[in-house]
Amino acid sequence: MVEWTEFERSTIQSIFSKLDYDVAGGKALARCLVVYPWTQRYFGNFGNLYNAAAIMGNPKVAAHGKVVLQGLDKAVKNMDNIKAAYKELSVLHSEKLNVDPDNFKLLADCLTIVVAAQMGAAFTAEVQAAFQKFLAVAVSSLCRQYY
Ligand code: HNI
Repeated sequence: MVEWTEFERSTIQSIFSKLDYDVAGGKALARCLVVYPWTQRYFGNFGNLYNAAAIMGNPKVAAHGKVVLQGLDKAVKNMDNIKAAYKELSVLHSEKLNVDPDNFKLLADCLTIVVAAQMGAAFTAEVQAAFQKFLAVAVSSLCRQYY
């Protein structure tokens, strides 16, 4: 069971309350697809992912980025039991989508960059630590149903 300090809880709630899921999710997913091009293999039905400009402007990438953030929102709302909250999502990524779980961390890192760029100086080392701890727990919970 993960322990959260009051600072960590309030920081994570605050970051997500200010995130525009429509914009930030798409930016994070697009960055992941550009920087780690092998992640494109799971999105064969998304149409044109030919280069960075195509990925950034692809409406399916934007829409799916929002879905991913809504998935993280579920973790924010269940911070004391992310493992249970993510059980079905983990089974889905493992057994149906066959996503290599190493990729979860890559997407999480891309989201960290998007949030850091948005927050600027307010993204202090302590805020980063809290945010990355949260993402690490989410990633670990997404990996739980893999074997
Ligand atoms: Ni992921 C579908 C959440 C990382 C590939 N993903 C979802 C859905 C959620 C979600 C929510 C929708 C589920 C449903 O329809 O019931 N994904 C998350 C979260 C992370 C994550 C919270 C990590 C932070 N997913 C990834 C990564 C990849 C990925 C890293 C591949 C590189 N996900 C997919 C694919 C789908 C998907 C593929 C199905 C897309 C579709 O609609 O066809």
